[in-house]
Amino acid sequence: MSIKQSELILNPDGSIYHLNLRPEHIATNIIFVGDQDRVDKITKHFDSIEFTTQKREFKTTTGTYKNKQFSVISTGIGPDNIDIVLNELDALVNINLETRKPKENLTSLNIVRIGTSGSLHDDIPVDSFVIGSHGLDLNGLLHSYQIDPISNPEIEDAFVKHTNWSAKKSYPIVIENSKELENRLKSDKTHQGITATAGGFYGPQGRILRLAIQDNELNHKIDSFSFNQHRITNLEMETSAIYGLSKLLGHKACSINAIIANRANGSFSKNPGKVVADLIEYTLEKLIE
Ligand code: R1P
Repeated sequence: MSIKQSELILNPDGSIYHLNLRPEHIATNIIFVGDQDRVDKITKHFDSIEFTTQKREFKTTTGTYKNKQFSVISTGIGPDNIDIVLNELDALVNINLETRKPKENLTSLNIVRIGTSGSLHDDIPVDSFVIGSHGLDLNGLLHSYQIDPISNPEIEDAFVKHTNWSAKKSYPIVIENSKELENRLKSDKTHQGITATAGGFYGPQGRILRLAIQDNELNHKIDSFSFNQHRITNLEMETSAIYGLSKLLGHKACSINAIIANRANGSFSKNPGKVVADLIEYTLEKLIE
């Protein structure tokens, strides 16, 4: 059965609907960033650029860094965008867009997110780098898929108990990263821990401006949680969706975030542009080693 036009949407030039890409445009080594302006901050280091395109917040540039081919893709903000990017990227490699049928031999992509994030601990200061050993999904996106094979009920149940998680909110899901990619990226410069992924920037991450939130103590409950020596190090908006969908689709994924805010002591980086630039250079070098 071929996939209907309404489900797998192609543009008139044969490119996939939101990403505006055809299969020949992408490498198997992928770097995700949130901000579309961060794409050029990575590709300015490349030896050569083969292709670039942009539609909405999804900008892609493919080229080589020290002879290794990468595609850098901006995902915009949030897990909802990750649903689009991961499904369309997977379709480019694992669905025959002419017959509209899944391929028999599947391709596994290496996906690294270079993001920004807020730390939850005093000992993970602004301007440091954090690798997400797991993604803690607090936003519900992954519940639309059959996640039983990739979830970790022991940690999830312990988290729900520790935080007295409201039954009215979506049940948290914990998904592991690719240890192979983590081993490439980690060093004495990186912290490792569970990266919590919220579905919003303010209330869902415990920020209070004018609106009362459902649980004033949530951030403290999150930062005081640990399970088998895993603690929750940081909060952002994409990692768990990337880990979950990558695992379900057979891709490898790992997230490395520049800490630009420290939620434990209220500080914000004096030069967030520099820590992101440093993280980009660090990650590119690690990925070609
Ligand atoms: C919020 O300001 C955005 O910044 C963080 C969050 O995850 C969210 O996307 O990451 P990026 O800088 O990678 O977008």
